[in-house]
Amino acid sequence: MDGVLGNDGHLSRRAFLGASAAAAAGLALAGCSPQGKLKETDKAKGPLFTVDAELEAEKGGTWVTASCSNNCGGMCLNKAYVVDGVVIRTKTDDVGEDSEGTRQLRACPRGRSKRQDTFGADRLKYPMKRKNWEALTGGKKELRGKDEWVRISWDEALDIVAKELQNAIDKYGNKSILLAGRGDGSLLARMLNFAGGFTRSSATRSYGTAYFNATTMGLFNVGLGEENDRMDFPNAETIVFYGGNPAWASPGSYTYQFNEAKKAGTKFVFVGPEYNDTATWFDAKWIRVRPGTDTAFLIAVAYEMFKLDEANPGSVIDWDFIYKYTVGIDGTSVAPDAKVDENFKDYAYGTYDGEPKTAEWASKICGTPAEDVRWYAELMGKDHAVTILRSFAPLRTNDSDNFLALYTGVGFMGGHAGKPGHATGTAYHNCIGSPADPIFKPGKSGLESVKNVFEECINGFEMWDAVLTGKYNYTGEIRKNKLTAQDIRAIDIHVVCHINVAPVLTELNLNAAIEALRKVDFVFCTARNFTSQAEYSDVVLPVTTEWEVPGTVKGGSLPTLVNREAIVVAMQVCEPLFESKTEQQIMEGLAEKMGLDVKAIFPVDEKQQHFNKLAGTTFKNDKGEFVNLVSITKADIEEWGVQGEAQEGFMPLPELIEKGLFRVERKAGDVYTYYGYQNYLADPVANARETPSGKIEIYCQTKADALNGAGFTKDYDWKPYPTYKAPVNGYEATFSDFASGTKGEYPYQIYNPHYLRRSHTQFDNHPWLREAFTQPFFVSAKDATEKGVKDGDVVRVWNEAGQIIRQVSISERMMPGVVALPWGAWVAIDEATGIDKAGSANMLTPTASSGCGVSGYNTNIVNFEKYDKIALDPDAQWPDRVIDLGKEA
Ligand SMILES: Nc1nc2c(c(=O)[nH]1)N[C@H]1C(S)=C(S)[C@@H](COP(=O)(O)OP(=O)(O)OC[C@H]3O[C@@H](n4cnc5c(=O)[nH]c(N)nc54)[C@H](O)[C@@H]3O)O[C@H]1N2
Ligand SMILES: Nc1nc2c(c(=O)[nH]1)N[C@H]1C(S)=C(S)[C@@H](COP(=O)(O)OP(=O)(O)OC[C@H]3O[C@@H](n4cnc5c(=O)[nH]c(N)nc54)[C@H](O)[C@@H]3O)O[C@H]1N2
Ligand code: SF4
Ligand SMILES: [Mo]
Repeated sequence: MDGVLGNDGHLSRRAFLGASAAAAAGLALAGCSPQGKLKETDKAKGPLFTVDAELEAEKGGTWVTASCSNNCGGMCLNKAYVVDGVVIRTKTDDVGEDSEGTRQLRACPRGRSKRQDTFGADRLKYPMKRKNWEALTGGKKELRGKDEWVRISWDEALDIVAKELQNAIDKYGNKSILLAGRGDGSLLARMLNFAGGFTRSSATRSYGTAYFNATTMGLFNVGLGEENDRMDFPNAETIVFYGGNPAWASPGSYTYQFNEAKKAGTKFVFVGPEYNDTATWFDAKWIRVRPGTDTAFLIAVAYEMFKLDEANPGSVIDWDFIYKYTVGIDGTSVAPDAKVDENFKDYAYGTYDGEPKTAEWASKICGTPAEDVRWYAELMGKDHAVTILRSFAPLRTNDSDNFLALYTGVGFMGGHAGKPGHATGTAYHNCIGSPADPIFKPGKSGLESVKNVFEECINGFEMWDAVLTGKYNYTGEIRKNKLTAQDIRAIDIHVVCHINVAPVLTELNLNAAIEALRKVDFVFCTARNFTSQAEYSDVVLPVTTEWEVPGTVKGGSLPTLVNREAIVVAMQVCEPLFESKTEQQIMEGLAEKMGLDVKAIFPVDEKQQHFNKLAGTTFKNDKGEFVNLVSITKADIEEWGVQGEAQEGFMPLPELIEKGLFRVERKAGDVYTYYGYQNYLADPVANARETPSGKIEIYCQTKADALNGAGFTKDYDWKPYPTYKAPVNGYEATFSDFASGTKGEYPYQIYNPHYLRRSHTQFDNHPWLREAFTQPFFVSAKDATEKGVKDGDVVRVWNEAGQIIRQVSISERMMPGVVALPWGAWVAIDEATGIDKAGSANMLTPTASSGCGVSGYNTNIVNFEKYDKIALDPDAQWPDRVIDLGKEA
């Protein structure tokens, strides 16, 4: 038996690897995809459990819908076959027919290896503390990340955490407690709000510069939700994937819907720095654009569209559409609050700076051949049915604050919105079109949200610097699309908590993170396995996985925003293993230790919360009315052991639990049909946008004033109309002298794909996935030849922030000058050199931000060289991160 769990025909490691290779094969081109590296290793892994029942799997087991709840954006149906409390096999969606109208929600390789979250050999068993930790001072703080561990009781663990929190509150005030990353939605945050508050950090990550700029210019929430419903995709002559790689990053069944368009004859275009697996699968035309240079590309596209239209007026640009729905593309429509008598078209023509923004001008920056810029300008013309869909990768770049105005502006110039085949929107992992128009509305848990005590909020990009320097720039909470003027505030952090997020790895500047964590008095986290945040903590509290809690409801649209057309109901799969406790149990224990009123903080238990969500879920039926999803009887309530009322609904609760999912059946023209911006386009006065002009503001004074006031930008004046700003650490920064073409210290641009092996940092510990998907450093064939490196060679990659080593994967599909490192690997520092052997992406991301203060992960610069001073075994041969607790365990 060589897998952790599998044998005799169940999903074993061998079968799993075969399946992942086959699944990926349709998308792979030799020499680029990591799956090309699949091979068997000899590593013998001892099983954690010997499951006799596994040999007689058909006996006595039950299928239970098992949550696959990670921040991957997928919402696949996973079922676990449970025998004697142990999961011995899993399967995916086999409920109903798989058709265009009723798409199955099939799991990806991560979902299929999910057993290892709960039953993996590296599962944390007991609360533990760092050996050289000392109360109130932290003891040898420099040993955080390399100390040994000691098993402790829950009583001792909760006692330590409660005392440390109380000590910080008494001595330095509540603001000295930092919930790093996006921890402010957690139950710890809830508890701390009852204890006087804490300092938050703003999670300025996924949506990049759309966080602020989308609603400011009049787009829907972070720029999501304005595309046409998926049933319309086959009506497009051309679908443009602008950035984005759904085949890797929009998991589960998402890519399927584009297949329907492909079958119907739709052509595809991909715009970005690498001809990725999605582009390959859809045989897309590749418009190559260097990371972070989209603004230059799109300005030139607009310029060429103006020129084409000038030659043959009205042939390319839909001027009626532009004037009716937007302001500021040219001088004809002016925003009421405009302070500058300038406009975008004149800027593009060079009226203000003498530089016409032609295809040739852009080409020098973005690397796109000039003829491709012109080709794209023609494609955008109003007579083509074009559906333009972007991800947020181009927005997770420094100084991309004008990207949305240009992307939307170019799409709208062609009138591409609100009609069959025409859209300018998003192809994002967690929506399948139109989250603006929900079909499901999940019920409330009964645990009403608690307002944060303090407004204090540190922007994620400078969170670790704030801990180190004691100051930060408070600009409101960007997540809520506000951006207030620069306000440098003092902050004195003494305790760092990591809850439900992985900020050590997630936020910029990992070396700063480690330094900050070695500075403060106390660090703790909850964890299922020995994550990087556990590694750098003083106390680690073992928490249950999603399989050991009463259940989860996933689906619906905003704010849950996962899949518009279905809802998945997962139930408890097994009892909590070892000494793990649920998050609520842990926080209740802490609250008690801190002398708080536990019942006031947590008035509803977890099972009741699960029930409440289900009972309250409504959905739009085929008549367009919102009705209860489930009917509930008195007997159901008794069986669940919860409080509630019987109710009438669409389907019996036991049936939903048994199936694990409900999805609406789709047909062209049904009540769920939606076109981006449909209400606004139908009546722009009644449905005015939330901007001073009531329209979508390509000229946006509010935006310019806020960007100039926030203080994140040096030496640049943001105009109200979109201009090109060379981004911090962007392409221009790879030169010591751009004008003469002299390359500088860091001549390569690097970006971070969201990767098949992981959902962010989650799953990086799973042995099957480590074997199926290596963690390579992608380099173009041209650059590899110049550097004299071969496929599989180890290279050192470095910049001012840090250094990593990794095996090279040579690709014919990367733009020369651009390299890529998949993000989310768990840091593994070689203490002698400071080199990270795991290839953790934020080792190479110095503290920097966009104009609105969000992290620009995809604009950074590096150098690399062949390296053989440290041996680097393939990841699949690295030992599991099992903590040796000596005889105490
Ligand atoms: N397997 C897996 N899936 C995931 C996740 C995961 O970690 N793993 N994470 C989920 C989450 S929270 C998110 S936010 C999404 C992210 O989803 P995406 O934003 O779509 O993912 P990325 O891999 O960052 O980028 C996709 C593509 O954008 C292109 N690109 C990169 N930089 C630029 C640029 O500056 N300009 C242009 N034009 N193109 C660029 C690259 O070619 C890359 O292949 O993925 C989600 N899905
Ligand atoms: N360099 C670089 N950095 C990036 C990105 C990039 O492209 N490049 N992408 C950014 C993006 S788009 C995003 S969304 C962020 C994601 O950043 P994070 O949200 O910090 O990443 P995750 O790995 O999803 O972290 C979730 C952690 O919480 C744990 N967890 C999840 N659910 C629960 C629960 O119910 N209870 C408990 N106790 N723990 C739980 C998981 O095990 C995991 O350790 O990262 C950002 N960081
Ligand atoms: S795509 Fe996400 S939800 Fe679906 S199986 Fe994979 S990890 Fe799970
Ligand atoms: Mo994200």
